[in-house]
Amino acid sequence: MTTRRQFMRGSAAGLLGAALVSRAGAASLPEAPTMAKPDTAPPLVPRDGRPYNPVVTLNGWTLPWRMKGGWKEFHLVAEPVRRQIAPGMTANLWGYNGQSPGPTIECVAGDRLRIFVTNKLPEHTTIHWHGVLLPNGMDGVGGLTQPQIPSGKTFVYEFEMRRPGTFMYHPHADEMVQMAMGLMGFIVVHPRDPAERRADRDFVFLLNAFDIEPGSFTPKVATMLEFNLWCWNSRVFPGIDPLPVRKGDRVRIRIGNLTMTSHPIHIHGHNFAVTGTDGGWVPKSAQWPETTVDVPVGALRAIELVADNPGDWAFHCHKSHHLMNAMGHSVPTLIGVDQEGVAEKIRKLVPDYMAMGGRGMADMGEMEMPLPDNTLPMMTGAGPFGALEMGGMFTVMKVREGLGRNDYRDPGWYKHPQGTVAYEFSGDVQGGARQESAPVSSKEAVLRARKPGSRMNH
Ligand SMILES: [Cu+2]
Repeated sequence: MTTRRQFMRGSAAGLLGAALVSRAGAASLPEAPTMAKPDTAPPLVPRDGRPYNPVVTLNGWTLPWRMKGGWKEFHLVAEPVRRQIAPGMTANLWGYNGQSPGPTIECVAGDRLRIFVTNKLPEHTTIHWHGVLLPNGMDGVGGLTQPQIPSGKTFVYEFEMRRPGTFMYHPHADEMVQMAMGLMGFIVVHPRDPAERRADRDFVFLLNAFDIEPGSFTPKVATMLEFNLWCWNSRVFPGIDPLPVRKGDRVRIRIGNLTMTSHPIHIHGHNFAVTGTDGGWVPKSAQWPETTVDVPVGALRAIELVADNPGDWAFHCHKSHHLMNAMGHSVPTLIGVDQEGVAEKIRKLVPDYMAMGGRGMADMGEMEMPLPDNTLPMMTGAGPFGALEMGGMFTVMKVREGLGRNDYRDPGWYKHPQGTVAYEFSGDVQGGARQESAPVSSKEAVLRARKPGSRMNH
């Protein structure tokens, strides 16, 4: 990653060849740092400007800036990028500064921002600063508040960040195409007083989705609802990094949703409170304990918890079909059907056929199903006890004792204290008392239809 010093040196050299932009105050373009890797970058500690506690962007990074005459200057470049969705699959997306999503923009309430946006896409674009209170002409709605930025041109946005909070940026130009291609990024505005609402670890990521046919590289941009890759920051499990957390840490996780459906985000082993939205902080009197928060479309939620329970805690969307990667959905349900032998016979006709509801999805991960190139298994990921049967919007919060304050390295799998893991019953399995009832025969299991108007007990 570009260090602050390299960035400053680079931007000084960049002055020579810089294109002129319209305003005198914005006469020279700052360098546009770029990121080649999809890894989670360590927090970018501010070297100038007001101090703050930086966030960690899951499988992402924060955009360095330069201070110039009291302005914090950033340079975003909208451009085609190649993004690794998970090891084994790369996608042709559109993003900013080398990645999709683009880098996180971090600043402090009261900062004056000058953001240069260079368009290297094949079509026009804009950037809308979602949730930010700003002058109308800086709102980035193509055709309404500004002309679209033509291909090859650079526009300048200037505004003051009036309040702290959790926001995002995305185009308001050809949105269906440009968001389906991955153009988006996160904005965090820190309070002026770093002690205010301080968290020990502050993670951010966007929920986004793509429709990429198995074997291909480029999203289908006309898709409206039937997306097949459910991502956190354009990554799917097992490509989403874990959240390493020190026991006792106050943890904030900020989540923005730029998909076309809501996502109930659930964490195991802990309670949390929703402490912020894109509209601002939630007052303490209006918070309640939760383990799942539904993040609506076009909204942000900040949740906070105290990580007091050591272990590897699943953290995921609760829509089970968002825990899968691209698959064929036209699979009949055969639960209750004796599939012994049937699968064998089908396999003679369809060589790679697999039955659902007989052995779990571990087959998909464990067996070597032949897949087209550049295609992830539908459900995959290995844990310490075997196949995880997950893809999509899933990762793990790893709560450990004695992690370093700024240590974000994966601590490996949790070592459970002896006697604390669910275990197989080794006594007499015949002995348990059970209500006697005749087994349901297929003849009796006829559906009894109820006409509308009859009493439904629910
Ligand atoms: Cu979901």
